[in-house]
Amino acid sequence: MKDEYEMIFKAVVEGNVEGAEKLVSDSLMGGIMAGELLNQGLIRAMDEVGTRFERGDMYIPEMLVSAKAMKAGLSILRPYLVKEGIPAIGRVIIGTVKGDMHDIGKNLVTMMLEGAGFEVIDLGTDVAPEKFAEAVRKYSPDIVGLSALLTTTMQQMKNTIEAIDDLGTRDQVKIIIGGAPVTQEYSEKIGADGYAADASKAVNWAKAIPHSNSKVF
Ligand code: B12
Repeated sequence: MKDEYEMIFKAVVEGNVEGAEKLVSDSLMGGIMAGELLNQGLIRAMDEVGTRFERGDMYIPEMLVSAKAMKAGLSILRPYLVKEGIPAIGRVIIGTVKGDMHDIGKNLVTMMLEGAGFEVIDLGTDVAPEKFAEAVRKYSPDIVGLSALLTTTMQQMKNTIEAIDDLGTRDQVKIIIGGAPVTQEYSEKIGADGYAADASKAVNWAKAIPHSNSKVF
């Protein structure tokens, strides 16, 4: 394994934002392919972050800084990935449901999915069911992720799924829900395809389903 990959891996796991950015930039200047830096450096590092989090060796604040470092590296890589034609492994639309402004968890899920190689379209917070449905029609994602942190806004997940059902293409998209008050049982009750308790489990779930809409970054 090249030293550069190890250094990028370490910078991301340790949450060294400037380091990750500079190392990725220097490695590109040194002629290393962007796709290799993505897979051997950034994605491998976020896999490690996910594993450490699941083991209880890493906590949310550290995970957020790692995700930030990964994002900084990815922003430098993105134009080169386009040039190399590296496909994203799938497309995800994500948002926090109507009436709900909480976005820290959703952003963490977004960053971890991006770190795992997904293209993520983030609709933001307070997203109405019709807006989710419109985005599904427009972008044909493999996955839709819904976040809710309030017991009062959980109902909007059901409304959103119904709005997506109404498009008539429900078999082409998988819907995963998450957020502190949400459970596996609730996900089954409202007709979602999955539930994940944290960002790392969300990535494992997303990786395990088939993706048809891979596209270049
Ligand atoms: C930070 C916070 C806020 C911030 C939000 C800032 C922001 N930009 O997000 C502010 C101050 C704005 C806020 C406002 C309010 N909040 Co608030 N807030 C919180 C707090 C303290 C932390 C939430 C958080 O960020 N956690 C950290 C993240 C990383 O965890 P997470 O969100 O759970 O996300 C993880 C998983 O759930 C999962 N996940 C999350 N989303 C998704 C999506 C998918 C697709 C998947 C697969 C997984 C997934 O993965 C994430 C990463 O591991 C919680 C308490 C708590 N412990 O949850 C209360 C809490 C959620 N808030 C609460 C309340 C009541 C409110 C207010 C109504 C308060 C008020 N009276 O104004 C308002 C509502 C505003 C609104 N309309 O949304 C209550 C909700 C009670 C309930 N049962 O409904 C809580 C539980 C506090 C409490 N104990 O009373 N809040």
